Amino acid sequence: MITLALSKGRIFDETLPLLRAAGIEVRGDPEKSRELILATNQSDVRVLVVRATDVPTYVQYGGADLGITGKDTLLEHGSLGLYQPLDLQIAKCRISVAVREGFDYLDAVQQGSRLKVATKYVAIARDFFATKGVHVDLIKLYGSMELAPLTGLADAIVDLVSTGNTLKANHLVEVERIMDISARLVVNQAALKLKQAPIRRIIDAFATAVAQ
Ligand code: PRT
Ligand code: MG
Repeated sequence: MITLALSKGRIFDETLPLLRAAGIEVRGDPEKSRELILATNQSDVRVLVVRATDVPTYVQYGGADLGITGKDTLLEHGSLGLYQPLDLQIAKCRISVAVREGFDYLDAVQQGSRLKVATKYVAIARDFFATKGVHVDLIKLYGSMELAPLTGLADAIVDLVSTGNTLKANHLVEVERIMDISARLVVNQAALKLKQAPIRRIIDAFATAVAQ
């Protein structure tokens, strides 16, 4: 049995065409059903529906053989025990610094002010500001980061941006791009050795589909 961990939403939706290219059709729709283990047209392949942030954990400990996860999630989690053979070029976005309209970020950085930064991505933010030599107080949040600068909780946020509409709707502006993000295939290293042929087949089919 080969087990693939996916999260609902954009990762699931954008992975379906890759699975199809590998000859795998998922039975059931995680948005409609409460089932967390989905069968496929191949009796030896199944899909686990887990929280996006839990995908690396499932794969690391072998609860799943493979998983698909954003580079953002992977950087926060760390890649211990995970083989990362492919950038799948799906669920693309960027991780950026944003502030309230009218907040002079460049001036604050140049003055060497201590910045309060709210984010779900504490590891990425810590690394980024340390490299720039900017002193920050990091405030960990689990969602709705946009509220932090509006309420005075923070001067800035570090968050994912794709169209920029969410920032705009909340009167925030993107002031610095930290890095581009896309989803990665991650594989449990022990599973790769034990189930080499079927896992290789999936990796190769995904690689071919991504290259097209
Ligand atoms: O939402 P939930 O709390 O269940 O979990 P999650 O946010 O961890 O999962 P999900 O499915 O929202 O995101 C999974 C992965 O998709 C992320 O880890 C990213 O790698 C990738 N991805 C790509 C994105 C986006 N694009 C994106 N736009 N994840 C989140 N967003 C958010 C963004 O933060 C903003 O708040 O969507 C909102 C809309 O963005 P704009 O700029 O288009 O308005
Ligand atoms: Mg989300």
